[in-house]
Amino acid sequence: MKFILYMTTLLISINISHPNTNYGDQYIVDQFNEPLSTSWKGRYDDYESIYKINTEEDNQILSAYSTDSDNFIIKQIEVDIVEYPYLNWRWRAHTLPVGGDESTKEKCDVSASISIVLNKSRLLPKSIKYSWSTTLEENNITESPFAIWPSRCDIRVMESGEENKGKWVNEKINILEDYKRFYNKKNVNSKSVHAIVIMTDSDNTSTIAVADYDDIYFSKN
Ligand SMILES: [Ca+2]
Ligand SMILES: [Ca+2]
Repeated sequence: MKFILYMTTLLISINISHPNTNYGDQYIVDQFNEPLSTSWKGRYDDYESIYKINTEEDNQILSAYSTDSDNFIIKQIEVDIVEYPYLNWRWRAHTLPVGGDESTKEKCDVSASISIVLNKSRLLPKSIKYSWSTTLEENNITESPFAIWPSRCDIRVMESGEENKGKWVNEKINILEDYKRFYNKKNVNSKSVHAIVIMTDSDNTSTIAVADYDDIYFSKN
């Protein structure tokens, strides 16, 4: 899976304005309260058969049902993480891909993941991926086996295993601090995130991965 190359090819191929963004204390990526916005592009054309808006009580959420698939959706944004250092979202895993281990090519699947794209260069793509892992422990730091130097995709495991399966879990991370840590930077004056990628991934294990997502936004605090 040449995830990074596909990702950047998509970024280059789409040229849209930046809709649904509220500047202020928060930069809203998506609350999924309307039909899936055309600002999300799929890796393959059938992405809408995997990533769908579902209604839950009086709220709408993004639901992903992935069967032996490495399809993902990507949205172009433009956020300075010095100004908006926190990425917030909530998610809920229903089915974890059996044996999933995002540090190996053979088992590189996750129930849920959100990635930020730091560099949209086709030659030097860089991203950080936050995962709900089947087998890696919470707070594990690893990297994608598909990102070949000088491109890179660092991975931080946010949730692990089935302990919280079926429950909504809120995440709030300081991505500026993660960027500094992964790239060994002391002072950063400005750093843009160019896209968000959502991926519920099941192709390498040839199993099923199911998860929900909601309320993705950047914040100042
Ligand atoms: Ca919602
Ligand atoms: Ca995979």
